[in-house]
Amino acid sequence: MSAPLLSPVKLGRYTLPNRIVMAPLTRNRTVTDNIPNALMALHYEQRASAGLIVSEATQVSPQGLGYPNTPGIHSPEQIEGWKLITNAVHAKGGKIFLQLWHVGRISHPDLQPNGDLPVAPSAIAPEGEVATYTGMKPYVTPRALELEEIPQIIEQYRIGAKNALEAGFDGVEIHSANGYLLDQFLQDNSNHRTDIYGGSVENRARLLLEVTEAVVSVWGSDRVGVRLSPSGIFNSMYDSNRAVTFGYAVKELNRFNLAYLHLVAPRVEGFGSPEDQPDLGADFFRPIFNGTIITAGGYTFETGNAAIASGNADLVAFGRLYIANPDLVERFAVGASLNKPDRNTFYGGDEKGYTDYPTLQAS
Ligand code: 8OZ
Repeated sequence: MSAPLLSPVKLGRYTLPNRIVMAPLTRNRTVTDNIPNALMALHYEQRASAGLIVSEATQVSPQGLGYPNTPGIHSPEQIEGWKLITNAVHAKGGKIFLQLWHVGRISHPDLQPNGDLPVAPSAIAPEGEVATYTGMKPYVTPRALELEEIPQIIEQYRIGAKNALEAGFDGVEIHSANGYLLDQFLQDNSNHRTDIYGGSVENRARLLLEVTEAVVSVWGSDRVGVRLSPSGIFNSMYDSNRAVTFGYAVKELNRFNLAYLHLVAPRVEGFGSPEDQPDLGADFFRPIFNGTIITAGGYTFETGNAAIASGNADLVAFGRLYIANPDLVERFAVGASLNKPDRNTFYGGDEKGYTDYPTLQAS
């Protein structure tokens, strides 16, 4: 059987040795001031045989933080910390993009500078609870951003992108998925604005497109990707017409000639899908997007190969499998059995469940 996942692929300015992507994975392993550390460098280095690594979501500003101990890309110390990781991955021949993140309303005053309210397109609280440094608390109603503040948001992404360049990354991915700030602007359940950033789909997609333009101004288009979750309901997301909203956003992204579009597939465990609308997977976006597509979400070696063979995607990102299998590429190549990920050590903690999963060679 031929295995397209193991064949080379062009992605922006790079040629990658395989089509296996390490998905962005929040692991909450920073210790001090959201600074990436040596333990994280070891974790990424162990996984450097992936065709591409996308880093865990990384806040572009203190305001962009929404979880304890996630890394940032806004301080000089964080840039230095990330160099440990980019150097380690490059020494093993790997490629790594940084994922640029602002959580918007998925935060809490306990996590915000000066105990401020989190910011969002509109003053609409998500359902559920947020992990703070002192336990779980209900989400609060965020503060709607003033029109005059939007340029500062775009600037946060631009500076984050510039810092990522300085930190030695190979590119950046704009996180516009999973109910965070850019997704909150895109979808009409979280965006009730009446200015040029709300209402029509053109207006709701404006921030994503302006952020993309700013990030491309730093990196050039062929080292920038965008991640979307057009079928996700995580973080209380809903849109009254997802096909139109995301179809428009993706069509407009064509103008940048990006390195890739990264799609979270429908019905991924924990992310759901709205019951009232059709699933929007890579098959839906293939005819709309004029570039490379990465699909993510619960794939196996078999279904990943099938996704590429079908022509709907070019690369496949693996999350949970990468948590437990640092040598996922080598295991796939020889048809080896896979280690099982342990949920109890996904978020926070130390090397346990993070850098101690054995390779095939070691076990
Ligand atoms: C799980 C837990 C915390 C954050 C995402 C950044 O969904 C995340 C995330 C996932 O994109």
